[in-house]
Formats: sequence, structure tokens, C-alpha cells
Amino acid sequence: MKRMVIGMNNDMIQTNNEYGADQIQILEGLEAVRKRPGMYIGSTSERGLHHLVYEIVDNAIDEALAGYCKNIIVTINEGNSITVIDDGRGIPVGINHKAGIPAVEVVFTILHAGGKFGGGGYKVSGGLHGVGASVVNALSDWLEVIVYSDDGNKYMQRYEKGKVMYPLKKLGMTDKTGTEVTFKPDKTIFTETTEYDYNIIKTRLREMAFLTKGVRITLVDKRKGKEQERVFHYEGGIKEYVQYINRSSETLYDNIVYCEGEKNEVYVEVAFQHNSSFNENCYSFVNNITTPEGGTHMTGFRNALTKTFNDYARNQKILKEKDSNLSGEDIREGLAAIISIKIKDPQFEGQTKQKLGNSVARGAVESIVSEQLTYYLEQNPNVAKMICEKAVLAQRAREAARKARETARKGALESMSLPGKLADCSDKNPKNCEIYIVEGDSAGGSAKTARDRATQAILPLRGKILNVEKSRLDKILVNNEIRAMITAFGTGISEDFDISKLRYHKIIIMTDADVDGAHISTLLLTFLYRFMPDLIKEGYVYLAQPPLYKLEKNKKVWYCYSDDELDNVLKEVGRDGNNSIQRYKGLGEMDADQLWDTTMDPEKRILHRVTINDEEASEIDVTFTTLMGDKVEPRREFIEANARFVKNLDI
Ligand code: 1YM
Repeated sequence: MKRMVIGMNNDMIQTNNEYGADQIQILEGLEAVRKRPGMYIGSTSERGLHHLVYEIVDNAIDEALAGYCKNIIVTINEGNSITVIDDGRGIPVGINHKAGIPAVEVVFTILHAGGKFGGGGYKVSGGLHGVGASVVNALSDWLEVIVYSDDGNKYMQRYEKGKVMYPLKKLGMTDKTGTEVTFKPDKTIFTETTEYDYNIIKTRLREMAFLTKGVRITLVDKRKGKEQERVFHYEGGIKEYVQYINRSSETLYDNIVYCEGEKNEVYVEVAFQHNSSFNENCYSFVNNITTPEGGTHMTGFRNALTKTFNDYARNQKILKEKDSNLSGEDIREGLAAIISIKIKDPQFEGQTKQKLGNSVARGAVESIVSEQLTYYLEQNPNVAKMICEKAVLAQRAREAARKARETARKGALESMSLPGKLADCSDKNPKNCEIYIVEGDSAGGSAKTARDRATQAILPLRGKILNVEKSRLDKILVNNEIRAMITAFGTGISEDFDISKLRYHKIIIMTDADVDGAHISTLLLTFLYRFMPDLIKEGYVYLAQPPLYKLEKNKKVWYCYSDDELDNVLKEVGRDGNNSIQRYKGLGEMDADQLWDTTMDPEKRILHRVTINDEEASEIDVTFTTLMGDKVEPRREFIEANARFVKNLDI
């Protein structure tokens, strides 16, 4: 088929673009993508649906990294199509020699390599030369691209299910440059949902903006009733990211330590700042993609940190000759850090391909951070001293915790001696067993009577448990309520944690539906999240849902778990004088039978599984810090903003 030649001649493309439209490797047709979408975007669930947006935004971000694009606008349109606009150079419109079609058409219709989708079909690198655009096109009901070309013309092409509808056409003149892509995901591919979630896109765009300093990303929701808009623009890049992570924490010092450099073709950027908490919040990225399992870049950073601070502490005599070295963990106590590297051919390892394997990254990060941090500490002795002093305290606490654990190991924490308050179940197969953590002795008593003794264990907790956001491990380990839980679970804690020893495959938190109950649930979840995160990640933790109301009429009983439900039942049975409505204030108001019927009977009860999404880990971390940490103002703001979910929490 003969193709129309439009716009610039080919020589111009060759000289204007280092990349050159020619070099795109043509591999296979888009049909392959439609047949096996999971291979290209991971899944066709809500996650895959959102992935389409990131693929197109990645191309605009690449243009920003190349220094040509300053603004990106992402719009969720009515009907859930997405528009992404950038003000870069515009995708080249000249003819690609090999394919005989305009480069922009190649970008959208020919599946090409670039290292993006390697090993097992996982995405392994940031948008390189529009690699993902053809995948988005293949999985869209329709897609339209408009190029505002620097030849003064506007060009457009439309595709349906990946197929070209007409040759690239000139739309007239323009005085701006850039690319505009609008696509509507194909609902025959995304069978679960085609509805976009503003908050999911917002979180990712914020992250992209932090990682690409200077770029201005606007998110607009135009859907009826959901109209809103946000702008993300950080001149400070990852330095501002660290500030953002620490926004709810007391920081140990004002500065944000920043290192940047390039070595062996690895571009490295690191920023960090300590806060007064005991948690480590380090997030690493490779080519703007998060690596939740870390890898060589993370190892390089940790090595540099440990070595540099130990050297400094020895030189300054903060560590005496007889003192042992600070451990990496001691130095990272309260650390918030971002490690972001750019590397040509990233290799990912591990089951989920989320761990960087290139050893060149370890050396590059280690050497750049060691060198620049050594200099920084010399220039900023006050900051250096604060970090060292905190690390020394952490070292002492770690030593105390080790002793506490050792004593405990001989005593209460040894799984042989279960806590006295625990009413254990008789079945010993963890798969069949569940443990109810119950607030208060009286509810605990009812639960013990109500339970199925074979499979349900009850552990009553007295009063509020220790707030682990405000204590180190040594303190935590001597707290009776916490020890009782650790012993009952059987898994041990922190470094000793071993999930294979878990004695119950359901850990069910059952608290009153009131202020104190919500607070206790949050304290318990904070403890589990900080010290036994795998329990949550593996899906073993649940929240029980006791009813809010009991409605009686003509000797019939209804339990209602929300105001809406009560309303519905009342509509059904009629609102008249024969109704008696009881509002439950606590679990203690129910007798054993009622507790069983409403909250514990596996056939009828409502359980909410507690989950963590890796991509949102940094948000969850801040949520716990906000709810349980030192600063009051962010807590008030958070609770106001999330009133629907935590309206019962006290501040
Ligand atoms: C809304 C999505 O795709 N922007 C975009 C893409 C490209 C360029 C500029 C670009 C790249 C290069 C040269 C180069 C792409 N071009 C190609 C290819 N926004 C969006 N903005 N000139 C323009 O990489 O050298 C692929 S992506 F292959 F045609 F050059």
C-alpha cells in the first residue's frame, strides 16, 4: 500500500532527532497484545487500567527529562476516556524509512522493543521512546493523537482497537508544540472495571512530579459530580519528596541531605532527613519506577551510610575505641530517604521482579553517597552530631531489646507458655484456627462463652495497648498486652519473626464501635504494621464488624451494621410503635448468644480483611505516623479530611 507523505522530509528527522524514527525495532503486531494483555501491562484489573495512563504519561515525562517539556496535563473525561497533553517537541511526523509510515504512526501501531518489557513480560524500565504507546493503543476502544509540530502544523490520527482509521492528516496551523493523546480503554479487555480512580492517578502523578524536578503535572477530573483539579510541581524534586514523607513528623534537623552524581553510566540522586520516630522510611526508584524490594541501589546507599557515619563517629570520638560499631539499623532509625537512579539496562530480580540486580548500581550509589556525605558531614557538624547521637541511643536500645528478648525467650515469649488470659482453641492446625483479639475483659468473657472452642481462640486485652509509634522495641517487649499477643501468635517479632510459626490463619480484631474502640483498633494495627507487617501483607489480619443496632418487632429480630441498613429495614417493616430499637454502645452490651449471632458465627459475620498495597506503602506509613505520632496539627487535618473513615478517633 502506498502511503501519503506528510510534513517534514526524512532528512530533517534524522538530523533533528538523535533517536531517529528509523531505529525503532519492529517486532510483532498489536494482535499479540490484545490476545495476552497481562504480558504487557501486568493485569487487566483496575491496576492494568491505570497502567495505561502511566504509559502515556511516561512518554511525556521522558520528554521532560530530555529537557523539552515543562507542562503535562492529564484529564479524566466524562465516560472515562483519558487525555494527556504535553508541551514537548511533539512526536515526529516524518516518514520512518523502514516502516514507510510516519514515525508517530509507528509509535502507536508497531509493538517495539527498548528493554521495556523483558523477562517474563514484566515491565522493567521507564518509558523509553514511546514503547508503551502501542500497547495502550492496542488495548483501547479508540485512541486519537494530535501532534503540534515545530513545522507549524497540527497533525492528527485516530485508531480503533489498534487499527489505523485514516492516514495521518494535517489539521491546520499551530504556533505551539507538543503531543496530545486521548484514549478510551476497551471494555472487552478490562472486564473488571473501566472506571478511573482519581486518587490512584493522583498518587502516581505526585510521585512522578517529585521524581522529575521542575515538571508541572496537572490532573483534572471532568466527570459530572466529581469535578476537581490538582497541580504537582516540585522545583526541589526528591528533596521535596523527603519533606513530604516527613510532613507529619518532628524532624531531627532542618536540612535535607542531598547527593547527586553519575558514575559508570548510572545517574544517582539521593535525599534524606531523619525524624524523631523509630521507623525507617526509605523508598527506592529505578527509571522512575518504584522498587519495593530494593536491590543493588538500596544496598549501595545503606553501605555508604553505615560506613560514612561510623568513620565520622570514630574520627570525632563519638564512638570510643571500646565501643562497637553502629549498625546500619541504628543509623537508619527515623530515616526518611529517597534513592532514585537512572540506568540504561535495568535487570530485575526476585519473584515479583521488583528488586534491582545490576551490580554496577551498587558501586555507583555507594561511591557517590560516601564521597558527598563525608564532605557534607564535615560542613554540617551539627547535623552530623544529631544523627550520630540518635544512632547511639538506638544502639543502646537495640542492646537492651536484645537482652529483653533473650530473657523473654527463656520465659514468656517462648511459645511453650501461652498467656494465661488466652482461651486457646483445641484444633492445632493453623489453617483452621482463628484468634479474636477482644477489647476488655467483659466482652472477652462473652466471647469465650460464645466461641466455637475447636477453632476460635480468644485473647482479651485490658485497656489500651502501648502506642508503638512512641516507643522503642525494648519498651515494647516488656508491655504485657503486647507480649501476650506475640506469644499467642507464635511467630516471634522483628528479626525473630517467622511466619511459618503462625498459630492462627485469621487474626481478628474485635473492638467496640465507638471512640475508644476505633483507637484501640488503630493501636493494634500500628503494632502489627510496624513489627509483623507480613501478617498484614499475607492477608491474615481482619477487623470484625459488630452491629450498631438491634431492631425488634413482633418477636422478630434484625441486626443492622450501619445507619443505612437500619433505614432500609425500617422501610421494609414500617416505622410504627411496635418497633424497639437498641443502639449498641459496646460489645459488652451483647450476651454470648448475640455476640455469636452477629459477630463471630463464620456463617453470618462480617469480616474486613486488612490489606496493604505496595504502591501506596509510603502513604500508609504517613497515615500511621499522622495518627499515632507527635504532631497534632497534621493529625487534626487528616482526621478532618478523612472524617468518613475515622470519625470516631479522638485527637
Ligand atoms: C502525551 C504523550 O508521547 N510525548 C512525546 C513523545 C516523543 C517525543 C516527544 C519525541 C522524542 C524524540 C524526538 C526522541 C516520542 N517520539 C518518539 C519517536 N506525550 C508524548 N514527546 N522528538 C520527539 O526520543 O528522540 C517516541 S516517543 F520514536 F517517534 F521518536
